[in-house]
Amino acid sequence: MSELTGKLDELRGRFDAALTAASDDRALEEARIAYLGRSGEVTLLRRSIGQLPAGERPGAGKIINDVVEAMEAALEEARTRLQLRAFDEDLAQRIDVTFPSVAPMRGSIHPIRRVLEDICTFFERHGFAVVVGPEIEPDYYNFDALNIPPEHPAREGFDSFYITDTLLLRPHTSPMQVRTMQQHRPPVAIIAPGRCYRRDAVDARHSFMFHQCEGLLVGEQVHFGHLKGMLTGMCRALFGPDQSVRFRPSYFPFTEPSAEVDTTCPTCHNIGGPCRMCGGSGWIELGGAGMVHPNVLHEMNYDPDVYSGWAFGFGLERMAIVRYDIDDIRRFFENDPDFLAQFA
Ligand code: FA5
Repeated sequence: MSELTGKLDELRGRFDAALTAASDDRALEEARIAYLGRSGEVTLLRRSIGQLPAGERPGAGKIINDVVEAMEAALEEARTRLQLRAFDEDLAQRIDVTFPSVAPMRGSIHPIRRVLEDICTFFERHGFAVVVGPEIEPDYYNFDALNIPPEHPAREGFDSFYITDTLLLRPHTSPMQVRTMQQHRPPVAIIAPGRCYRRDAVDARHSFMFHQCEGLLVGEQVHFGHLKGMLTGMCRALFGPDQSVRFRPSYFPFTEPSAEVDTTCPTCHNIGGPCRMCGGSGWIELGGAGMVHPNVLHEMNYDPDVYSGWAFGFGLERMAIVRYDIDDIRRFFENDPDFLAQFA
């Protein structure tokens, strides 16, 4: 039996050497035939078992079977190794690893986001906190608490997409005035940026979804001059010192007095004539503003005889249109890479 084991060890050593030396499938096949084929060395050895004494034959058969199994596994492993090597060589021929790689596309901050962040930075520098609120609001926050009762005609202009009879996508960020005053006692100084929704027909400066930034300051002896100074300062910070800003008397149920804030049209530069951006007026409206109405302060349990405040709501798309000289609001939402790449 030990003679058989010695022979098998010697034979296995030669077989392994042949596999290691093999450089292609043909060499492997030759090794297989020489050792495991019909007339191969191992096969002949197996046949010779018949000459052993009957008691030794089963043991010898098992030893040979184990060795054959191990040799077949080694053969399979050698085949896989050769295949991988061939694959690597093929790849190295097809790929020029010295070729310069394709530069990854650079992303950029969306222009609306840039404007939003710059407004936040401006107000944070002046001690305002940034707050965010829900885009779906009950009509109490959208209207009633803002001095717009159910039959008030101003509701029509703000009416939006209703989800239930009393829940709607907010048409402006002004509900954040109410939420802030409900939660904090004066003084309060916040800005609240976010998305808004309205049933507006889409054109160069209107979208059914847009962004606003609300601002609210309430304290003692707060007056319209503070509002004018802050909004003019914000416009200067965003547009530079040469951009004209005007305050036009207006009406909002939740502010008194109220104003609309305009700036010169970036498309026609206020030279008049037909203009699809400003309709020929030479001005583009950025937002609304005013002194918080005493009824609103009262509803929030702020004493209007002690406290006064101002608020504003600016459209971020309009700010970006002016800042980057954009000809149509729709460009902000089309996700055109060529358009967005300009802001990289
Ligand atoms: C308001 O939404 C008031 N809540 C603003 C306000 C806040 C007044 C606090 C007083 C005190 P208005 O409807 O005018 O007001 O909208 C304000 C700005 O949002 C507009 O000037 C414009 O810049 C932007 N805006 C309004 N509707 C659209 C729209 N459909 N598409 C794009 N921007 C819009």
